[in-house]
Amino acid sequence: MLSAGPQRLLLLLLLSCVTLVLLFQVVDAKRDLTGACVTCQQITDNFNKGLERTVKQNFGGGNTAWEERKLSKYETSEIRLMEIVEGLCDSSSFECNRMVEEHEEHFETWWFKRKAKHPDLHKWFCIETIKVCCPKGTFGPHCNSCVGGSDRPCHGNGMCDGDGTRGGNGKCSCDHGYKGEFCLDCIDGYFNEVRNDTFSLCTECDTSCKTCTGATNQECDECKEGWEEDDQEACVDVNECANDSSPCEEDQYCLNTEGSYSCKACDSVCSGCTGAGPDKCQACASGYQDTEGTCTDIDECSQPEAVCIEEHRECINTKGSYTCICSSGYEEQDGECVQTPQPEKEEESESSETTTTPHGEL
Ligand SMILES: [Ca+2]
Repeated sequence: MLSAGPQRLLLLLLLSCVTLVLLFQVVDAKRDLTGACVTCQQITDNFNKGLERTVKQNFGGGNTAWEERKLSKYETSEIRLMEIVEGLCDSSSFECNRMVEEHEEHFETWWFKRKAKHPDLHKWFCIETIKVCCPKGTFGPHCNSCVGGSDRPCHGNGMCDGDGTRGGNGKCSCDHGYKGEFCLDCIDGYFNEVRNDTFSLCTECDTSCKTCTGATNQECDECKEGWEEDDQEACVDVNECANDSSPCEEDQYCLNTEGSYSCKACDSVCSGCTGAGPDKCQACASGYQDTEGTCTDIDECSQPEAVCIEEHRECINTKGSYTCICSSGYEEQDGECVQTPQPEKEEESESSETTTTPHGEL
């Protein structure tokens, strides 16, 4: 009894492995059904190309009267067939080569006996003989009609799953604009310009409509977000920027757009603004002043009240601020400007760097 636990666990593990393998096989088989038809289609396409390629060929020396009498014509010869069959697959395509090898005698049969009565090789070989494909508009092991009928699967507005193959489920995946099992309905933002039981044409609504019955902005059922009905019941843009309270941050201005709006950064010289540029400021940022409606830099250095008051310092104006640097011949040391030591013999170095002390605020 003690060993029952691990044994049961092992059994369970084995079972789940088997289930997994079976599941993969089902998926594989499904893919194979459509894959085999694709391979077969490639083979028959290449066969037709081979026919074209060899259409003007002959046995080499030209179809002399003797050759035509002694041998059958090149046109219908086994040699031509062999040349075509050799070019059916890339050497790397395993599936293709396997299919050709497996059914080589069918090509001979068709070439010598069926070609005249069944000129369409794809139909004769892939659909009727080895049965890996179905006629267009049909699908599955028994070549049933696609949803919407085999003439116009999905009513011409979509793709039938497995169309023309022995795989798939015949259901529709609709083209953009269409929806529903039969691809006759329109998605939101589209309306039926024409509609009956077998035909449907969906056309895009006006950009302002969420849903609509016609192409103009007066035929919206419902306006899209960012649009609202006006007096004439047409959907028009909402001006989000017209409200007293801006939907944007303090250092941004509001820009209205069709169906939406955006928030743009104010110019750096502004403290709040109504638009782009230094002339659209609500107030000027610190370090700037209003000069005839435009925020401009304040030159702190030329103001009557000196700002760099420490000894041996001079003022340098910057955009939005100023700095106090040590005067020439002095250098920064522990927050003070001290005289630069003179080198004994060498020339005075002009490149001694001036150090600065930034003053962010006044
Ligand atoms: Ca808007």
